[in-house]
Amino acid sequence: MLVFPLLAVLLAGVPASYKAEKELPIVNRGIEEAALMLDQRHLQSELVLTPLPKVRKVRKVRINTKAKAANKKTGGFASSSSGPQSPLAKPLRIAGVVRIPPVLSTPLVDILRSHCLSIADAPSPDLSNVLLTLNRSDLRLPLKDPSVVSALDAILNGALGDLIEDVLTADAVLHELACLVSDPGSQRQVLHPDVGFTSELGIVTCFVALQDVSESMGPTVFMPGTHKAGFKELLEDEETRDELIKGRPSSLSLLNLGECAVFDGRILHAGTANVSLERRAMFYFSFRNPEFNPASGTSQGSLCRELRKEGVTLAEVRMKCKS
Ligand SMILES: O=C(O)CCC(=O)C(=O)O
Repeated sequence: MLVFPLLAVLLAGVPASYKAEKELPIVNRGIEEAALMLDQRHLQSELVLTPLPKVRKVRKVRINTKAKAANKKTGGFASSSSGPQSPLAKPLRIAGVVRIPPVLSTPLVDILRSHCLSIADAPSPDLSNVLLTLNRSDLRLPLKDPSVVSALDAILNGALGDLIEDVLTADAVLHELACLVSDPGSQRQVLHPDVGFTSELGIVTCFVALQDVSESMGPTVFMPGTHKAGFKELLEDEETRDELIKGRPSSLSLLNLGECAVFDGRILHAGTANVSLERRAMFYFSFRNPEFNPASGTSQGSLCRELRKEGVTLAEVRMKCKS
C-alpha cells in the first residue's frame, strides 16, 4: 500500500480537521482524475477474469542463478525461478494486473471478513498509514489469527502461491499482510504506483474481495501496462499527467467475493470513492523479491512489527499455514 511517506509521517496523530485540510490537494486531484477518466468512459472496462491454473503437486524451488548473476551486473535482481512458469505469469508481466477466480471459499471469506471487521472496529486497531484517511483504514494483521492462517493456507498453497514463487522465487519475503476497509464516504485516491520504478518486478500484491465489489463501492482502478518504464514520470509531470489519464485504458476491479486482483507494485492504480452504503473490505498481502530493497519514496508496507522483524519468506508462510 502506498502512502506518501513524508505526508503520512507528518499527519500521524494530528487532529482530523488538520488532516482533512492537508489532504485536500490530494482529494481535489483525485476528483480531477476521476473526471478525466469519466470523459473517456469508452476506455474503461472491467478487469477480465483469467482462469486459475492447476495447483502444482511438486514444488520447483530454485532461484535462477544465471539470471541472478546477469542481473547483478546490470544492477537489477533475479526476478524469477527456473522451470516452467505459471500460466498467470505472462499476463501479469504484460498487463501488470490479473484478476483470478475465487481463491477462498465463501465460508472462509465470511469468517475472515467478520474477524477483520471486528478488529477494525475495536478500540485501537493496528493501523498503518493509508492514502486519504476519511472512512478508509488499513489494518495490519498478525499471522497467528486462525482465520488469517486458514486463508493464507488456501491461497498460498494453491495456484496463486505457485505464481508468486515463479515470478519472485520461493525466497520472496512477506511485505504486507493487512485488510483494507473503505467505508461509505471514503474518497477517491490519486493514481499512484506502490513502489518506485525498477527494471525488474520487485513486489506482487494480491487483493482478495471479502464481499462482492460493485462500482459504487470504490473498487480499485488499474491502468494496465503502466508498470513499465516511463509511466511514473508521465504521471508525476504536470504537463503530461492529464494526457496520460485521458489516453490510456483503465480497468475497474469489480471483484466477486473471494476473487483476487494480483498486481505488480509498479502499476498505476487508485482506490476510488465509496459512494455506496456498504463497506468494502479487501484482504491483501504482498511479497517482495528477496533482493528488492524498497527505495526511498516507498512505504514500509502494511506489516505488523513482529513479522517485519522476522522477514518471513513465501516458503515459510506456506509451511507455517499448511493445515
Ligand atoms: O482501495 C484500494 O482499492 C486501493 C488502495 C491503494 O492503492 C492504497 O491505499 O495505496
